[in-house]
Amino acid sequence: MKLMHLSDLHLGKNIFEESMIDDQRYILDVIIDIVIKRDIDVVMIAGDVYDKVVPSVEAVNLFSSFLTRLYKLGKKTFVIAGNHDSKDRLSFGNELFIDNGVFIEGVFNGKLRHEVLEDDYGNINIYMLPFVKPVDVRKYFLEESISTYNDAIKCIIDNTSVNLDERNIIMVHQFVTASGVDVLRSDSEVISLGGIDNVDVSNFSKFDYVAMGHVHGAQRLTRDTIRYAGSPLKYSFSEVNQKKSVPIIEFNDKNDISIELVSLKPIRDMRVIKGNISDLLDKKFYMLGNRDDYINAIVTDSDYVVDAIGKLRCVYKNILRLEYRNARTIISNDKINDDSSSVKEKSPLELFKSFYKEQNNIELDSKREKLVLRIIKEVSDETN
Ligand SMILES: [Mn+2]
Repeated sequence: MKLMHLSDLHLGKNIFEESMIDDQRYILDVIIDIVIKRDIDVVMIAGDVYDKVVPSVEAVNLFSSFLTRLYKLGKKTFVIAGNHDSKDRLSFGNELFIDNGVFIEGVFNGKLRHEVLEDDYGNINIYMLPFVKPVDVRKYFLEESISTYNDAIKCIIDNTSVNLDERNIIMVHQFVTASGVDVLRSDSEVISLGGIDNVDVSNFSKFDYVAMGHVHGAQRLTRDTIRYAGSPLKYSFSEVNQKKSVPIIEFNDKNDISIELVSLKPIRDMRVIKGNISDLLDKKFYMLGNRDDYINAIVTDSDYVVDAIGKLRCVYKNILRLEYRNARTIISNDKINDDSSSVKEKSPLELFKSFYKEQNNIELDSKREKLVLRIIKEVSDETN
């Protein structure tokens, strides 16, 4: 059987207030082409179908047409909710769609759902674990102590029987990590402070393939068959050096599984250009790349350039960001970097205090500090 692993489509996403819907429509066309050419049987989408809990009309229509095209091609599609999706809205019609080969699991209802597929080699069980927080799991396992994300996932897996003689795949949308492995993160993900949301990869040892979503850079974890598909498009400038791809899994016998990464080429790339304004506006330079790309321009002129963004936009119509990097800004950027490196070590209250000071130019007084502490406590009680 041939399966395709997708995740983090983030349909309806805007970057710097620009809609990316045309780029998303294009990349879904590219994906459909791959499905046809490679004769894929099953498409798995491991969460973050949409960018927002209330997605735009364009985003909903785009996903609807994607599912319909896969159905018309006779493919089966499996979808779980990610942290960006509304689990209830994503579940719309899910029981009706089953007969058409579309399996959507938005809400965790106390039992890890699985669907059984069959080919010449026997059964393939596809387990579908939508994004959950500890609070979503605790209510079904009152006798267990669940305080962390890892406790929650461990509890779900421990309470699931998996037939190890058959082939087993799990779809998951959590921050899965392994000790000693650095997971590459991007700015377009929601990163929780202090990494409290991480889930250890060892929870998934029973599964032959772990189809993960959440992290936007494509990467394997401890083995080739435990991987983040990554988002199909670059969703922030921190991803400019990433290569977007889609894993195709050919699963024959239980021990005969191979992965191929097929690269995805967008209609417009996202990249950084750097130099003096006159160089950036020189035809010899800009003809080297696609002028329609999303651009972050770093201007190195030592003097301020009047209407630099307007000048650059005449050549690069999708310029999204402009920054100056010269002797003056390097000093001030260094200061900023010093600050950001310590963000992870600061408590939420400390972070709020520095934010407050930056906004208001005065320190937070003790009355307000108490109020903020109370809110932080309420919010963290609710989310854990
Ligand atoms: Mn995501």
